[in-house]
Amino acid sequence: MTSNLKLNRWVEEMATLCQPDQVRWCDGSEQEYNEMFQLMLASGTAERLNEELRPNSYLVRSDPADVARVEDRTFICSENEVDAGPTNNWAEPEEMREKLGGLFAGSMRGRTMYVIPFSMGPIGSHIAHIGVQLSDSPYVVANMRTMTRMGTKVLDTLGDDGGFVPCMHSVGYPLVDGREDVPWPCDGDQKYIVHFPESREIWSYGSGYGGNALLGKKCFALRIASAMARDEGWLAEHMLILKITSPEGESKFICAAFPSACGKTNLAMLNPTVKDWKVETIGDDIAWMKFGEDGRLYAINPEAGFFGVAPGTNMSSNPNAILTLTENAIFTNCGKTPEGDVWWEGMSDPPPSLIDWRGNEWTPESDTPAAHPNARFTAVASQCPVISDEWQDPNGVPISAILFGGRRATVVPLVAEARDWEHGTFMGSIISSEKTAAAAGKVGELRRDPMAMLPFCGYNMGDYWSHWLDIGRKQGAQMPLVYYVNWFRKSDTGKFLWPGFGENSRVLKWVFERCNGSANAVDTPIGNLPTPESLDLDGLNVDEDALKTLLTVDREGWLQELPLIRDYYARFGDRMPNELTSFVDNLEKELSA
Ligand code: O2Y
Ligand code: MN
Repeated sequence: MTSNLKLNRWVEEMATLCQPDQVRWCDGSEQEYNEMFQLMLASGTAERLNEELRPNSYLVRSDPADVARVEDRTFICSENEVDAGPTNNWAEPEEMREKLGGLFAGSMRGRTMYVIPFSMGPIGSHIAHIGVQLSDSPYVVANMRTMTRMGTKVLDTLGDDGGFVPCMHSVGYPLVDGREDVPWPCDGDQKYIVHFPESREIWSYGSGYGGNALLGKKCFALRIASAMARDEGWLAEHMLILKITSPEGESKFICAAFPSACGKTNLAMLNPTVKDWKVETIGDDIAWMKFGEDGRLYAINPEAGFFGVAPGTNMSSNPNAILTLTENAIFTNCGKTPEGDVWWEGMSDPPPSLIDWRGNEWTPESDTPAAHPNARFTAVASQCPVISDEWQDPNGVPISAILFGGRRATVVPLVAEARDWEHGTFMGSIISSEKTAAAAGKVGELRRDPMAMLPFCGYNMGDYWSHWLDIGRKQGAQMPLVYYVNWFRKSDTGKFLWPGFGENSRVLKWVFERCNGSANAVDTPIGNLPTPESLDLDGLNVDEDALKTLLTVDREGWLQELPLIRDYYARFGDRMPNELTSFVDNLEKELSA
C-alpha cells in the first residue's frame, strides 16, 4: 500500500475490474524475485539452469503464438486520428476503452494482480519519470525488477501526490470454470497494445512477451514519453548511449539510433580496435535527453538492464554482452544443452543435441532453429564489464554527437556529418533499410524508419520532426553534431565492404575528433565526409576500391532516391515540416550541379 491517494484508487478500481484472487504490492526485493521464480518453476514456465555453468539463471519458453512485439496490434488512440499520423494504427479512443473494458473484466480471475511501481531512470533524477504497472504475470515482475528501478523505494519517491503513468497489463488467461493453468498463459487470438497519448495511459492485453508486456520499455519510455517530451521540450529516443575516451583521457558521450536488429547492443558495448581508445556503455536501447543549464542536452538511460537479442551474440560479435550474462540472467526462447546451459544460433559450434525453444529434441540437422530468432536475454546493466561510471548519474551525461544508421547495401556512405541540427533532422528523417538485397547501382525496396522511431513514436511523425526542429531553435541551445552512418554497404558481388563490430570505433574516433575540430572533412551535397587521411585506418585490411566506395557520394544513387523520399514525405500531408522538404529540393540541385 501507499499514501498516494490516486494510486490507491486506481489499484482498487482495476482490481474491481479484473477480479484477481489477490493484490500484491511488489517491494522489488531479491526475496520477491526468487519467489516469482519459485512460482514459475512450479507452473512449468521456467527451468533453472545448471548452477555451476550459469549461476542463479533461468530459461523460460513462451507460447509459440507469443514471441515478439506485435506491431499490427499496437495502437495509438489519440483523440484525433491525424495526431497519430499515417505510420501508427489508430482507433477511436472511446470505442477502444469499451473494447478494453470488456477484455479486462474478470481477466485476472484465479490469479494475483501484482502492483509494480517503477522508475524509468535513476530514482529522483529530474530526467526520470515514474510508472506503475499492474500485471498478472510473475515473469513480468521478475523482468521489470531487472529492467527498471522497481519497488518500495519508488513508492517513497512518489509520496502522497506524485504523478505516475498507469500501465495496465493482463496476459488474458483467467482461470475460470475449472480451466487449468498453462506454462505460458496468453491470449493467442486477441492482443491489444494500446496507448492513450493525451491521458498518458497504457493498456496491454493478451501477451506476456517483451515489448508487449514489459511496459516500461517501448510503451512508456518511447511511445508515451515521446508525447510527454513533445509537450515538455525534451527528447525521448530509440538510442544507445556510449562514452568514448581518447588516449589523452578526454571523454565524450554519443547517442546512436538504429532500427531494430542493426547491432545496437553490439555498438553500445564495442571493444575498440583503435589503439588506446576506450568505449564504455551507458545504455543500449533508449535515451531520454533534457537541456542542462549550459544549453546542452543531457541524456540518461531510463532502463536498468538489457533485454537483448540472443541469436548472433557471441564472444566475437559482442564479448561484453556474453560476459554480462554469466550469472543472474533470464533467457527466453533459447535452446537448452544436455549440461543445462543455454545455446543459440551463432553462439558457438552447435552441440550435437539439445532441447529447442519449443521444448523439442533438436540436432544440427533439424530444419528449424534451436533458439527462436527473437530469443532474448535479460540481465542487469551493472553486470556489464564495460558499464560506464556515469551510467546512473542523475544529471545525465552531456551529448556531443548523435548517430543515425540503417542497413543499406548501396548509396549511403560509411559516414556523413550533417551541416547543422536542421540538416541532421533531415538525415534522421530519411534513414531506411533495404527490404531485399539491392542490385548494384539500383535502389532496392526500402523500409523507411525515421530516427529508428517508426514503431515507437507515440504521435504523428510529421509533428515529431517539427519537434526536433523546434528543439534546435531553443534559445541558447548547444546541439550535438549529427551523423548518418552505414556499416552495411556491400560490393557488386554482395560482400560487406566494411568489417563492422569493433572496427566501427574508427568512425567513432573520427566523430570524436570532429567534435573537437581536429579531424578533416570534405563538404559534399550530402554532408561532410571524412578525408581518407582523417579516418584512422591503421592496421585495417580494407582495400582501396572498397574505401573509395565507402567514402564517396554516389550521385546517381542519391538522385534515384530523392523521388522515394518525396513520396514518403507526401504521406504526412500538412503535418510535414517545409524545412525538410526544402532539403530534398536543395539536395537535388546540389547533386545535379
Ligand atoms: O520482441 C520484443 O518484444 C522486444 S523488441 C526490442 C527489445 C529490446 C530492444 N529493442 C527492441 C526493438 O524492437 O527495438
Ligand atoms: Mn530497440
